Amino acid sequence: MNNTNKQGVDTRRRSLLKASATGAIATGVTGTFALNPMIDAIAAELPSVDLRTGTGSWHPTTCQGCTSWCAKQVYVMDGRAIKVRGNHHSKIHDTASCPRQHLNLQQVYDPDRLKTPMIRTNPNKGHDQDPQFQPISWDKAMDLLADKIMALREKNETHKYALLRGRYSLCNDLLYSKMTAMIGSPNNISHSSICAEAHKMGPYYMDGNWGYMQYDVKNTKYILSFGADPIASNRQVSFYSSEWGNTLDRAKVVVVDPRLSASAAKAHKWIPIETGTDSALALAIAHHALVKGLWHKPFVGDFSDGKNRFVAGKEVDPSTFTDAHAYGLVKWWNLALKDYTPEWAADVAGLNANDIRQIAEEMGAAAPAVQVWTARGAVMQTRGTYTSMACHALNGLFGGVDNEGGVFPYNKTPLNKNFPDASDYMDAIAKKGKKHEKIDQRGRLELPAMKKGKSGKGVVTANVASSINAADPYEIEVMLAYFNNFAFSAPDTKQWEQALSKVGFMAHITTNISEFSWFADLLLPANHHMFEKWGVLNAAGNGVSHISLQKPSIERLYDTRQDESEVPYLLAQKLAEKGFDLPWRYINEQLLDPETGKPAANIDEFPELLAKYVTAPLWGKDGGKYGDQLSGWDELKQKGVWNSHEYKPKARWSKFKTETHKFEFYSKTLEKALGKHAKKHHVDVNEVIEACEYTGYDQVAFVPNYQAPVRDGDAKAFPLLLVDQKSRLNLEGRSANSPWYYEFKDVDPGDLADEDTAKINPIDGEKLGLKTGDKIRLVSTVGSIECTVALWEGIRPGSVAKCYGQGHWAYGRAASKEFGKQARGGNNNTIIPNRFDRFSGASAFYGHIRIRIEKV
Ligand SMILES: Nc1nc2c(c(=O)[nH]1)N[C@H]1C(S)=C(S)[C@@H](COP(=O)(O)OP(=O)(O)OC[C@H]3O[C@@H](n4cnc5c(=O)[nH]c(N)nc54)[C@H](O)[C@@H]3O)O[C@H]1N2
Ligand SMILES: Nc1nc2c(c(=O)[nH]1)N[C@H]1C(S)=C(S)[C@@H](COP(=O)(O)OP(=O)(O)OC[C@H]3O[C@@H](n4cnc5c(=O)[nH]c(N)nc54)[C@H](O)[C@@H]3O)O[C@H]1N2
Ligand code: SF4
Ligand SMILES: [Mo]
Repeated sequence: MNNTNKQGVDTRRRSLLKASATGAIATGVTGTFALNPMIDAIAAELPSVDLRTGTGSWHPTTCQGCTSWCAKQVYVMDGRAIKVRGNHHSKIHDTASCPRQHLNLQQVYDPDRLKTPMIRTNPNKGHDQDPQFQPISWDKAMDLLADKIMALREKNETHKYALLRGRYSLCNDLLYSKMTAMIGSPNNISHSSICAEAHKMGPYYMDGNWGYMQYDVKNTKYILSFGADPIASNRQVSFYSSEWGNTLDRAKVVVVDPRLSASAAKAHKWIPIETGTDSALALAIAHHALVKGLWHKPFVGDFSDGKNRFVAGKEVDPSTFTDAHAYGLVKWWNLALKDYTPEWAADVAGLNANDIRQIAEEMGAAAPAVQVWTARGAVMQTRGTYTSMACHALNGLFGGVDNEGGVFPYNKTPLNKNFPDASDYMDAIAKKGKKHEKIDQRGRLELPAMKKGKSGKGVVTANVASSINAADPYEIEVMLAYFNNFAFSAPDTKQWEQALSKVGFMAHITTNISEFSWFADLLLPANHHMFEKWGVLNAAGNGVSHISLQKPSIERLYDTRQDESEVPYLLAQKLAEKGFDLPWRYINEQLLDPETGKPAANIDEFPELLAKYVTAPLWGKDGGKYGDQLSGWDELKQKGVWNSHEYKPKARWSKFKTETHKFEFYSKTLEKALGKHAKKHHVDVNEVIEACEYTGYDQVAFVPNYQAPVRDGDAKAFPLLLVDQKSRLNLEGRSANSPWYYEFKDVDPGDLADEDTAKINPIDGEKLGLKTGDKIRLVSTVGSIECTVALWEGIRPGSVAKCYGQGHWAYGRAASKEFGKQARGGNNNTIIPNRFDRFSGASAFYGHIRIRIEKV
């Protein structure tokens, strides 16, 4: 794509328009350049560099188009971003990049961006209520927000304030936690549980890693992917897609996915599983590997006499087995695994038993250089905790955990992610307010949300809407939200529209008016994260972690502000003016420049100060202990990236942060966590399991076991299953107003350009009398959407695959047919019923969605 010329022309035109707007010229320009003083005035407006040869400069920053958080460089000429590429200082991805990076240019220069703060003038809220936003100044906007917060303080009801966070950088602690605490609310709510929280359940409860993983693709011999599509989605797409060709040469790649993903299309084998049944496959692979004696003995352990006693359906005497770095293999076998034969799984998951046996045998032969990827698709489901455990168990069984060619956790990166303690800046009102139950009901009997083993430590984002609708535990009167669009991105959009209509006063910090903004009282225009904001991000892949900066590189286009730094700064100032000065004092007494020990002199200095504060341990004298030794902040600013040392394989073996310090096939860690949750509610563990809609009781609850997916709706009325997917061009929910998104939509296998496509198997097409291009309606138990059908062999019969991302009705002129009125395409979340994997608090986006197709 040649942006330079295209954008160069635009730049020239913009300058001319600017000149004409000032009244310097009224008519067109002709040849007499040097002689005409007016023309000279225009020339002064022209860029000072030659746009054709390109004499601008590259500036480091970070893309947050997806959770890869690639380090970037932006080419800037005359204050305008022209081109984006990977930052060669990153040891993860070097200059490599995914194609989505370019869409960021269309985002920052989106003509539909929110350009000034706005206030709602229509007091009625609803999908069909035009908010009638009117421009106001930042001063007035912040004054109004501060008034609403002060009113809560006067009533001693500060818990009715909530801060909602979507995408964020590691500079978020002030706005997200500290301000919320000082205001006096327990309600800082992150989007994590609509993102990928269930993924973390297997790794945490089996090897103590609450986090994502990196995959040592350069040394692997076998990749088994449950839904992950790393050349299109997942994390570190830039790195993995640049390496994938070599990976396919050196390793066997098997992709398990109900649809033929981009990665499945390139893989050696595609397993088109029925959605919701991945754990059956994973468990049967484990079963067969044990029967055949193929587990990795140096990691797992072995029978003391070396004789394999695993026979299908038969219990084994645990005393005959000696553990190595893993714990509880025999318990797992006796409690559950012994019955999960390949034939059983083939039946449950709609597969071929020979395929299952073959995978197990090949993995055994490739062990320990094997890696199992687990994507949202497999685990963001009702009962997804157990799928996450079943899939991750294979990493342990074949010795891939922390091993060359296997999977690693992220490397250590010392950062000041948590800002200084703010408890001295919380007065009696704040302390009392913060003690209330959180609005998402986390920690209740039926919502354990057990992040890192602690009941109620995780978030239940999607439950915020239900709680507000039920006014249980209370109502939300003042809401501040940023970089999120839950009225579009969370399941069952209708319940969000209803809930947001009930919030007394809501302010949204956003680059664009979105579906969430539609319900706002106040719109606060945000800087674009990649070109106009200071931030800090982390990523891992290729054996290293990097920390990279977001740094403003272009002239700020409109009257916008940075969400995580300038907005709380302005708010604290306003609250101080109104007599509540604790947040303002906190900012000036605690958030100090690590070099000078001084606070920011003004708002302009503040955003950089925060980034400097967060990264201080990296560029300080001890940074070299963990990775690159930098000479100081200026070097980090100039490079934009710090890299950790390489991961040392086996670093955690027998030092796992689990109860036994081993890799737990029988999770003592989960046993303890569930036990504590049960005790808190004065019930036994089986009552917790019952309340949380799982089906494995007693000790079975602590081992990977098969639990059939809950399905929503009657199979006769809704005979098909929805398979949601990300588009290769999705920048999460934010690509929708970029024309390139539609133009190149057919990069998604099976999709049609300029359409929102539901893909069905030709067998189903024939049954339903549908052909490619027909307009259809997808109907579920909670809603319906309209889109276009495409017949495609890449989806298993009985399922419908459709990209998430379209169906915006309020995101700009390209995103909707008519802004505020009519959507372009259909939003999958309108037909996804609100359900949870309750142990993690994660929302279910897969496995439970029964639908039918109607012709339009
Ligand atoms: N059906 C379905 N639903 C999904 C997913 C899926 O695959 N399928 N994916 C899920 C996942 S993994 C996630 S993480 C969530 C994400 O969901 P959210 O956290 O809600 O994020 P987005 O939908 O990307 O919306 C971000 C919003 O922030 C605003 N914005 C855009 N750019 C900027 C910026 O630079 N700065 C600021 N301050 N604001 C900006 C815009 O209003 C935009 O709508 O969605 C989830 N929802
Ligand atoms: N292109 C692109 N990449 C992204 C993002 C983006 O918006 N666009 N967002 C980023 C974010 S926020 C996140 S959290 C990560 C998430 O990355 P992943 O965790 O990899 O998740 P998704 O891509 O959402 O996973 C959906 C996949 O699961 C498949 N699937 C659906 N149902 C099932 C099932 O029952 N079993 C199996 N095995 N597969 C199933 C779908 O076909 C699809 O391929 O991606 C990041 N990368
Ligand atoms: S969209 Fe994701 S993979 Fe692509 S450049 Fe941005 S962060 Fe990296
Ligand atoms: Mo996500």
